[in-house]
Amino acid sequence: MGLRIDILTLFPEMFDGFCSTSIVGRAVERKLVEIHRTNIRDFAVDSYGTVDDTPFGGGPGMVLICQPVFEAVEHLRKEAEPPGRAIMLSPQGRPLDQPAVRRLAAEQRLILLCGHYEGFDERIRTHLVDEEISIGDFVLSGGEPAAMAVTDAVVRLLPGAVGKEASLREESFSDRLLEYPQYTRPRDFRGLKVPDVLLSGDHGRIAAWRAEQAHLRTRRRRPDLWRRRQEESDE
Ligand code: 4GS
Repeated sequence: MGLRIDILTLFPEMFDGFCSTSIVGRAVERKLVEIHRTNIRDFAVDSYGTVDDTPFGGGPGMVLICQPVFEAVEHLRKEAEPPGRAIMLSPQGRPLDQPAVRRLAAEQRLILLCGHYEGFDERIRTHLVDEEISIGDFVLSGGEPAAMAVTDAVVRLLPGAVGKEASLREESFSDRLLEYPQYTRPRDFRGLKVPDVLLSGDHGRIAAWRAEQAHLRTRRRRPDLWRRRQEESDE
């Protein structure tokens, strides 16, 4: 068996369509990945199903309490091997990029921890979680879309999850370049023409044009990626 992903969330139903559709759905069917969802509330100990509380020191909002989160992770680790990497989704995490995705895809088990509305008791971060990941500098209402982003990016790297074309595109991203522009039929849409070079049949010129476009686009839109690429080639 390949990868196992456990998702801890207060809203497991958010993942229904995600786990059964498209590349992820097919990877699940092909048994390349097992995705298990666990409701954190199932580990609450009172009859109200309490999973959060007001912050010590005051202030707005609620904080996810340690007990159900620790017990959920401990339960999952008892239920199946290996212990896996426990990963919290939060804007305070290390920004996700393709090298990080490749590293996660090499694991046997990932435990993704999603908060909703509220923050986490800091002791979850310091004494339960192995790693904290952010999908970008913006605020979601819950970690669930971030867990889906991580899962999607990881699953498509599993051998057999996507076709050859998509795999090659992933490889081109390892050059830290954005994609070149693509066109398909018709050659003329409302007077908007496809660049002549792509219709020339000259594969050398086409490859050179695409490389140039990818470079221009990366320099203009993502100077940060471009700089890192330059630094790498200097080494
Ligand atoms: C992200 C993010 C996020 C933060 C969850 C506020 C609910 C929310 N998680 N990358 N509490 N950006 N999480 O916004 O991962």
